[in-house]
Amino acid sequence: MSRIKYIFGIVLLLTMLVSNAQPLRQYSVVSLMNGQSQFISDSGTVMTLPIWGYAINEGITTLRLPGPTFYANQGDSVHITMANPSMEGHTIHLHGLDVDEANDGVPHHTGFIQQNESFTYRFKATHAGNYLYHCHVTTTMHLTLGMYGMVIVYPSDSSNRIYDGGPTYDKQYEYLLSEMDSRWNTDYTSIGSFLTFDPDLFLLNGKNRSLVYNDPNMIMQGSIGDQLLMRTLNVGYRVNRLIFPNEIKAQVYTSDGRVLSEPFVTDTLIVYPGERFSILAEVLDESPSYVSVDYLDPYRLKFLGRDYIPINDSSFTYIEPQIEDTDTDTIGVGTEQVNTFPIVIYPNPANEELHLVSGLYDFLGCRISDLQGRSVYSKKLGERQEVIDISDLKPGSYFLLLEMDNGGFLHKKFLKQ
Ligand SMILES: [Cu+2]
Repeated sequence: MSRIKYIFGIVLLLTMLVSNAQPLRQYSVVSLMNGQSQFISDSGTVMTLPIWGYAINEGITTLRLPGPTFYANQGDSVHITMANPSMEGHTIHLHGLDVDEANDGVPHHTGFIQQNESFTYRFKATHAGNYLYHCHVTTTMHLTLGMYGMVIVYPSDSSNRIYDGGPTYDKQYEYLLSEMDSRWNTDYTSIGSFLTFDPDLFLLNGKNRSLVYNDPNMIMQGSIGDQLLMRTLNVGYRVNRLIFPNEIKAQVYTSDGRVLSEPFVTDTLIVYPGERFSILAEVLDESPSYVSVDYLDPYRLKFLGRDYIPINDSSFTYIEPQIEDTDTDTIGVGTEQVNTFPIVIYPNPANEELHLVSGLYDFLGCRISDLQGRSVYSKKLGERQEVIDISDLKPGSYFLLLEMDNGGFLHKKFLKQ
């Protein structure tokens, strides 16, 4: 009798253990090399380009850019089965997630998923946040042709918090930033090394320009006081610069799937390749506005192109940036850079005058441009303390470019009231 009780107890214990097991998220995808996607050219015409990528495996598959987003709650086990009916080997590399080597999708460690093979990648979602995945076979080629997507991990209870115990949001938006070199997608024989990648399409969730603005999921919408979560992920090979408008207060809470010890408010944010941020945007003013998304080259951060995330504006149309190459040939913008140079610029917002104080180098000159890059003011300087008369400027946001006598440049955004 006691033996039966003992066995019963073991069975009960096992049942409890199984029922308490962490939930399992299962996804099934195929890797494909025969997709097509539409883009807007510089001249405004629609062009269709071949793409490679991933699609949910459901019999009839339509390949879209980017690949499907994989969602999980913190603590979930995630299984992603990839079948490969295509001609070449592919993998899924889970960028930023804590996976073991067997599930890392790096071909020379864990092998290729060859034609007609399949493999199940397994990992545990240990931290709420934003992650990437991409093919890691001949990466420059396979990734830029379209083989990438997002992994979004919600808090344990799947609540509308940025992370367990973190601040809540009213709505969330996902913005995956990438680029495409249309010549590469059109003619695979033109594909060269990483250094020859010369993108001409600058993408938000695989789209650009009017294709972004026509997608209601891409337009941020909120009333005064609403907290809009922007998940911003850079899966491209270029550096992104987000310029937030004065209609929102942008506060950065997580970086690369980890909670920042000190969230910070900023008017601009640089996002390097592979980086991901969670930004809480509080709506301060319901007027139509937009976040500018710049694409900069990774070597000297020169301006390559721009697209926009409209805010409370369902009829947004593309604004041609007037920025010349040299205009943003400088390291970053915003408050971070001011901290590394001991330079103080005040007041901001300003009415009549901007005061510039440098602790280390003389100012050589300054130039003020509007957010479209049009130069509106310039002046030669020569001291460590300068005053600029801005009384003639119209109210709005401007960039101040400062040239220093150590050869450095500094960009700072300010508001004229
Ligand atoms: Cu691939």
